[in-house]
Amino acid sequence: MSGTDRRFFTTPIYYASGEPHIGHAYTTILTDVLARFHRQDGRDVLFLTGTDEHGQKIQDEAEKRGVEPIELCDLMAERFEEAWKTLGISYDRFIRTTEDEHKAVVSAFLKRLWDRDQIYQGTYSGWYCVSDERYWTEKDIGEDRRCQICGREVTYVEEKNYFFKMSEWQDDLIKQIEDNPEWIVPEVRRNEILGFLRQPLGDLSISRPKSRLSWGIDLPFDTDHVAYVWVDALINYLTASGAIDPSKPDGEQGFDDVTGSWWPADMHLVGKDILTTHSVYWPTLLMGVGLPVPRQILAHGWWVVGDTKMSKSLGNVVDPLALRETFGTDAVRWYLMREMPTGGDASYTPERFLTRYDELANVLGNLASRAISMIVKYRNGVVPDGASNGLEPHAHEALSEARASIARLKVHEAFASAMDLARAANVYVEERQPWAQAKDPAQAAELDETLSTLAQVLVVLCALFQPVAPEKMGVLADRLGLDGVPTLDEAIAARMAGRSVTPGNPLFPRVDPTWADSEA
Ligand code: ME8
Repeated sequence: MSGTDRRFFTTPIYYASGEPHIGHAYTTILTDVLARFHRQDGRDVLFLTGTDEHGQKIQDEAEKRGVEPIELCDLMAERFEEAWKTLGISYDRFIRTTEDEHKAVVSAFLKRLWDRDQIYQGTYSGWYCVSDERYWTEKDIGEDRRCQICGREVTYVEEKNYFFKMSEWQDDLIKQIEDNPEWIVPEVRRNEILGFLRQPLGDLSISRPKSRLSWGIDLPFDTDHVAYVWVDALINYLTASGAIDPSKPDGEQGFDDVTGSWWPADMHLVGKDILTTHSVYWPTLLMGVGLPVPRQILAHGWWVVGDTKMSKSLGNVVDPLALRETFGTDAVRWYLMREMPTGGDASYTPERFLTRYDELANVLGNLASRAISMIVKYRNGVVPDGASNGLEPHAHEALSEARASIARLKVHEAFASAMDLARAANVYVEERQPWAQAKDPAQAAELDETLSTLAQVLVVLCALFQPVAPEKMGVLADRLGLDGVPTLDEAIAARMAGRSVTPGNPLFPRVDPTWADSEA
């Protein structure tokens, strides 16, 4: 990542052909957690998400529904935006590839490639998967002629296409990956891409004839063709960065100097299904126009049910919004972040969901409610001025572990450290027995110490858990008499003595333990 105090994070832009599901929610929440963590650590962040609205898939779905493609896109963009609002996603920009600004940047980008002699005309003949908008070779699809990603049957196409000279950039791309071991994470994915690059890299078809597909952005040099949807979609990151101003004349549009914009992105977060497009097509296209490549690409794993990837077409998706109705937004976020080791696969089961939820309720929620109610009961709701803070070293440790884990992109570990701090605080309560201290007037100073220590640790927990549980940590900050959730540095330096705390309902109420059985 960049050494600056700014971070530009992106999610994939999701196809506007279907409803948001838990897989989309995972990537978006993961990005949100990173964005929030960095904001909590005092950095400026640009967090980009959006919808991918052109291409065959959208055109076909609109036709199936008997609506215009743009009507379908308007509807789905709204669905995604609504879903992200209910899931507490703090995006700064929601991009739609049908926006005029984006269309103009795509056009400028392709023109630049054309001017730099990076494009030629040829004929494509081969296999195509409409659902994933990908061409496949004979070798890829095997005997049963199925898409490598979705398993659907592929169709044979033969058409005039424009090609980007991707093969010219193979050596530069390999060098980029080899010189920057952390450029593609996790390592297993990096090795996969390096393995893929051991074969000669072909050129990339970047257009579709309008006779087959009209729903796309016109090529600036041939209006009988539209841009291939993946090229159109990838350029969204550049559009949103503000680096390119297509209204300016050639040579002044920003391709030669990105200073002052958010480009290059600090991190593209994607699922492993779309790593090739992000780590091969995209960087070589950028090299082709002479722009810097993104600083890092994180390819996470899949949410699976049993042994099968969760996907709309397989009809086995879990609706994150339905889980949210029972458990609340923060519980869904917590489960997704804590259960999947960043980069690996994870299997959704209602039992695991409940186990993770119980952790939130019984460790963090329980600590907050017992600490606050004891301050109310024993000290009239005002945090006493206690001498020492027995948990301070532990809080510092949790903070530095969380920072280190986030830097290593081990988000699940960052929150495991935060939860360990809450666990340690519960142990501290058991050891100190404030209820016994309260009965003995001779132990008033010890009780002050216990209660003030707990208040101090709650502030740190509030700041640490905010990225994953923003709604409930906002409530906790209120109850602690704070003016909003503090940053990590503010939390560790906070002075709680003299603040009035307010009790309230459990942050994470208990749920019916038979819930998991009824879901199975
Ligand atoms: O590919 N587990 O959009 P898409 C985890 N429009 N993540 C999952 C998942 C699962 N079971 N299913 C989906 C596209 N995802 C293109 C992207 S970007 C320039 C264009 C997540 O709607 C994961 O992030 O098919 C995956 O990469 C993405 O959704 C695919 O979303």
